[in-house]
Amino acid sequence: MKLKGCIFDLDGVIVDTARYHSLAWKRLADQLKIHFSEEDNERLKGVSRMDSLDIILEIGNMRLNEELRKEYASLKNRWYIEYISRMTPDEILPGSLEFIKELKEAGIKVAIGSASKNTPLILERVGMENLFDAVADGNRISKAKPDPEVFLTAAKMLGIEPVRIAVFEDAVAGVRAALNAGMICIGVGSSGILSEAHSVIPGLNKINLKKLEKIVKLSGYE
Ligand code: B16
Ligand code: MG
Repeated sequence: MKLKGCIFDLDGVIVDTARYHSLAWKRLADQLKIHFSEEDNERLKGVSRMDSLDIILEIGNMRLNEELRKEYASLKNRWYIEYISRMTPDEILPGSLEFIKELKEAGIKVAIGSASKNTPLILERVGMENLFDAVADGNRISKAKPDPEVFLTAAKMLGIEPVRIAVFEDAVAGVRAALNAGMICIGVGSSGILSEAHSVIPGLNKINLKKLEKIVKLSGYE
């Protein structure tokens, strides 16, 4: 199989915005007097904004009407935007730029596949707004990961068949979304947590095109 495209999740793969999400959710949980642990925070990775809020409310055994849920979700987002507005290109995770440039030079198309509605602001803050051939984000989709919608949307925007695409993901829900889309998936993070992926790497500084082609070959996508 000839690899034609790569789709990158944003939070946790290209940039470490997970800590800003975590700070903002913790601030909200404190305001609601809900105890919110590090372990609870893991459950929010890759999950949409409203679903994240529901997980926190469930932890606190709290039920809120639709109007209040929306209000709290937008309060969290205002705090989150305060944090990410101060981001700089220094916050791009190691190896990301080099790897993406290597792919582009080899004629492989690159896209973002993120659940985040704040994707355009983050890309702009870190100076990556013109780097990708396509950006599929939370503003374009209605079904959250593990639904494959975000990755299939990116594939369509690139004009490439799903089986010719490799996805890089740091969240379990995202790995499942990539597999549900019929794509090769490389987990970025811990192999214990992302064991469903075809292969797992600790970060994009540990991959290059040659290694990726080997993974594609071994994954049987031929
Ligand atoms: P927003 P990804 C996801 O981004 C985050 O991992 C997740 O924690 C967040 O709740 C979600 O985006 C929605 O983000 O509130 O900015 O729309 O990992 O899919 O790039
Ligand atoms: Mg992520």
